[in-house]
Amino acid sequence: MLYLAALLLHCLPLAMGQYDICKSWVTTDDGPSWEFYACQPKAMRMKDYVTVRVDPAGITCGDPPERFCTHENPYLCSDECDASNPDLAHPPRLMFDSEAEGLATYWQSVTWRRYPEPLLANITLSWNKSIELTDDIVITFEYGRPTAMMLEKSLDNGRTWHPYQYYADDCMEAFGMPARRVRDLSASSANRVLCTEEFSRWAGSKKEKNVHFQVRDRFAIFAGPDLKNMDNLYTRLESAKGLKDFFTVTDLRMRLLRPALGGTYVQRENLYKYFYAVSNIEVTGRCKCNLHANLCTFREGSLQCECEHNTTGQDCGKCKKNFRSRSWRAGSYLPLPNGSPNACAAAGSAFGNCECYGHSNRCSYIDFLNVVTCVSCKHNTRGQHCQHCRLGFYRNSSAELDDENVCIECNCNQMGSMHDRCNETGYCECREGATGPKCDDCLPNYYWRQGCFPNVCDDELLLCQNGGTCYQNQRCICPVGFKGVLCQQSRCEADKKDCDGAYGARGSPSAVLLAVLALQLRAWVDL
Ligand SMILES: *[C@@H]1O[C@H](CO)[C@@H](O)[C@H](O)[C@H]1NC(C)=O
Ligand SMILES: *[C@@H]1O[C@H](CO)[C@@H](O)[C@H](O)[C@H]1NC(C)=O
Ligand SMILES: *[C@@H]1O[C@H](CO)[C@@H](O)[C@H](O)[C@H]1NC(C)=O
Ligand SMILES: *[C@@H]1O[C@H](CO)[C@@H](O)[C@H](O)[C@H]1NC(C)=O
Ligand SMILES: *[C@@H]1O[C@H](CO)[C@@H](O)[C@H](O)[C@H]1NC(C)=O
Ligand SMILES: [Ca+2]
Repeated sequence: MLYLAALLLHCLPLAMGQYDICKSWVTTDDGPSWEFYACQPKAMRMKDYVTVRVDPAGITCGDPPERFCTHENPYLCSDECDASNPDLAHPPRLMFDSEAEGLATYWQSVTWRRYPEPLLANITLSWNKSIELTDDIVITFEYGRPTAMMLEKSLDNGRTWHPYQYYADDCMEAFGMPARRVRDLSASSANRVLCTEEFSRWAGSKKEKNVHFQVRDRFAIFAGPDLKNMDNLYTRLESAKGLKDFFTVTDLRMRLLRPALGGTYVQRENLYKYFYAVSNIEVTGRCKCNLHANLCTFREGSLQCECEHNTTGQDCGKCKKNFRSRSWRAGSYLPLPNGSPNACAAAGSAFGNCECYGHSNRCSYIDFLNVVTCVSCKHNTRGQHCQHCRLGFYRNSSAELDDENVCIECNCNQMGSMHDRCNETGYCECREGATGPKCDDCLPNYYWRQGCFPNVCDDELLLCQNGGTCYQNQRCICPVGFKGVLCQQSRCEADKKDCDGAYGARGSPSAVLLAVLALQLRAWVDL
C-alpha cells in the first residue's frame, strides 16, 4: 500500500508533464525566435512551506502534564504528555516533520476531561499563496480518526472560509446531511461539497489512520481511473465554471468536532482515552501561477511564482510595467497540447505607441484624425488610452491608472441630484434642498419624499396652530373647526355653516387619528 502510494506520487509529475516549459528557441523561415507556451510549476509537497495555527489556546496537551490511555488499552493509562519534556511533548510542528521509518511523531490535544462539553480543535494551515491541489489531502490520525470533523478552505488568505468536506460516522446525525461518496459524483457535480462516512468509522486505531480529501477521485471523473486522460481534465478545467477554483486554496482548516470513541459510546468513567493525535498532513499541489510560470520558489517567507510572459505578481496575475498594451489574461490549457500563453505585450508593439493601461485588447487607427486609439475600453474607462472614467464614474484616487478598480460609480441619488455625474471626489450635483455626497439627504428645514421639499410645518418656526399636529413636516393635521396650512384659520370665520357642528368636537382624538390614518394611506398609495 505504502509502496503503491509512493509509486503514484512518483508518477504524478510524469503524468502531468505537459505544460512544463514556458518558451523555447525555435528556428523558422524568418530566422530564430522565441515561441511561448502555457506553463505551470511541478507539484510539490506543500507541507514544507506551510504555517500552522492550532486553536483554541491550551488545546495542545502537556501544560500541565497529563496522562492518557488508548482505546486498545483503556485501563493502562501510563502514557504521558509533558510539554516541558522534549521526549514527551506533542507540539503542532510534529504534523509536518519527516519521520524516521516506523516512528510516528504527532501533535496531540488534551483529553476529553471536560466531557460532556465538546472537545473542539481547529488546525489552520496557511500558505500566503494560492495553491492548486494535484493529489489527495491526507491527514493521518494516531489513536483513531475523529467521529466528526469538517474541512474548510479559504481562497483569500483566511478572510473568508467555505466548507470543503464534512466527515462523520453518521452524517445525518452530525451535520443533517445524507452520506455520499466522491466516487459516485458525476461530471456536473465534481465540485460538490459533501459529507462522507468513509473516513470516520472505527476500525481499530492502528488499522485505518488516514482521512482523505479525494482530489484524485474527482480528477478521475474526467481523466479516467488512472488519470491517463489528463487532456480531458485540462479541457474541463478551462471550460467548467468554478472547477479550477474548487481545487485552489490559500488556507485549509480542519475543525475537529468529536474524537474517536473506540466504536462504542462515551465512557464517562475513563475520559483519558479520548483525544486527537495527528502525525501528518500531506498536501500535494502546485503554486497557482495562472499558466505563466514553471517555477515557484520560497523567498522572503512565502512561495512566489517566477513569472514569464512579461507578467508579474505573486500569482503572475498582472502585466509588468510597460507591458500593458492589452489587458492581462491567464494562460490557457487550450488548444491542446501546448495551450496558449496569452502573454502580456509591450506598449507600442501593436500599433505605434498606443497604451491602453490594460483596459483594452485592441487599438484602431482612425484615418481622418490620424490617431491610434484604444477600442472598447473596459472597467468603465474611456478615452484614447482608456485614461478617463466614463460619465457617471469618477477616478479612484488610491488606484493606479492600470488598476481594474480605477473608476468608481458616482451612484448619485436619482431623486436628489441633477444628473448622474459627479466631480473628481465623487460629489454629485444636488437639486434644491438636497445635500450629501450622493444627494440622498435633505438640508435642514427640508423633508425627504422622493426628493427634498421645504417643510410645511415643524416644531420651531412653522408651528401648527390651534392645537394642530405636524405630520412628518408635510402638513398640519387640524382639529375640527380649523383649517389652513398651519390651521390658522377658523372654519367659522371662513364659512358660517361649519360653525354649529364644530363646537365641542374641537381636537377630538378620534378625528385626529382618522386624519393621520388617511394621510398614512395616501403616503402608501404615493409610494
Ligand atoms: C474554529 O473555527 C471556526 C471558524 O471556521 C470558529 O467558528 C470556531 O469557533 C473555531 N473553534 C475553535 C475551537 O477555535
Ligand atoms: C504574504 O506574501 C506577500 C507577497 O509575497 C508578502 O508581501 C507578505 O508579507 C506575506 N505575508 C505574510 C504574513 O507572510
Ligand atoms: C517580454 O519582453 C521581452 C523584452 O521586451 C521580450 O524580449 C519578450 O519576447 C517578451 N516575452 C513575451 C512572452 O512576450
Ligand atoms: C480603489 O482602488 C483600490 C486599489 O485597487 C481598491 O482596493 C478599492 O476598493 C477601490 N475603491 C473603490 C471604492 O472601488
Ligand atoms: C467636489 O464637490 C465637493 C462638494 O461640492 C467639494 O467639496 C469638493 O472640493 C469638490 N472636489 C473637486 C475636486 O472639485
Ligand atoms: Ca509527524
